[in-house]
Parts: sequence; C-alpha cells; structure tokens
Amino acid sequence: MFSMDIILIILVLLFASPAVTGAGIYIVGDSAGWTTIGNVDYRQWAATKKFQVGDTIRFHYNPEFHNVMQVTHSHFRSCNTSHPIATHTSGNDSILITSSGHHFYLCGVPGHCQSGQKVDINIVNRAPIVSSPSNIPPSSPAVAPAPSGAATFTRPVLSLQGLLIGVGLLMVLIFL
Ligand SMILES: [Cu+2]
Repeated sequence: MFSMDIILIILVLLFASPAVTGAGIYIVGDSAGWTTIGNVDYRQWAATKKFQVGDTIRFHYNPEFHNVMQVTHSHFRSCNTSHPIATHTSGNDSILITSSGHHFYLCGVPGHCQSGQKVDINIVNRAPIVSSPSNIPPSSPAVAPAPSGAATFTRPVLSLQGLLIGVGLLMVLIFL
C-alpha cells in the first residue's frame, strides 16, 4: 500500500518539474494578444524571443473575431487559409512546441492575415532531439537569420527533472 508520505513526495516532484526544466510560456503579442487592433508587429514580437522545443506558445483572442491556423511557409507568405496544418479556435490556445524550425501561424478570418495578423515562430534546436528521418538537410540555411546571440542562450538541462522523477519512482518501488 502507498504511504501518504510517498504520495506527497511524488506529487511535489511532479509539480516542481516544469520549473526545473525552464520551459517557457509565450503569449503571442504579450498583453495585446492575437488581434488586428493596434497594428501589433508580430514579427518584431517574435524577433525578441528565443523559442525552444518544449516551450508553449499561447494565443489569446476573442474567438468570435479571430482564430489560429498553422500553415506552410508559402501559405504564410500568401496568407492562404485553404489548407491549414492545424486550426485552433478556443480563444485561449496553448500550443506545445515539439519540433524545431519555423512554425507559421496566421488568423484565418478574411483580411486579418493581410493586415498583419501572422507570426513566424522560429524554434532554435538546442538539445539533441530524438532522431527523425532527415527530410531537412542539416546544411540548409534558415530562411530568416536568427538574431545574434540566440545560439549562446542556455537553460537548465532536462536531466535534473529526469533524475528527480527517477528517484521518486525508485522510492515507490522500495516502499511498496
Ligand atoms: Cu483575426
């Protein structure tokens, strides 16, 4: 049987984990949110961030007036909303970034993308990702140059989280 102490320890470990990993949460447009009001410069907003795999991108907006579509690069450039990769409509959409590279988002409401409601989230690959078939040649240059200094930014490593969870699981095994 579980003792109450062990359960508490496990709970603490699980809840402490996100803080340990240092994964970031980014609200697109910050306090302005995802909107056509005020001519928010989403390119400038994204340029000041250093997105990484494991980060969460959040879109805040009124779902009566906007939505979020992930699209290809060419559809991003032409504001083509006919074949979105994914569509989000809740008004409070959290998107966990699980792969590096450019992630293109726009609002699918007619005219909004054309008026600037589009954002290119460029995720810099840092930790070695589980190997995927190389459909992207590693030598191909990024479409947009990364802001200087982006490559030198470091964060606490995920292994500490793994260690904590491992210890927690070990304790369960020992005390059961
Ligand atoms: Cu919109």
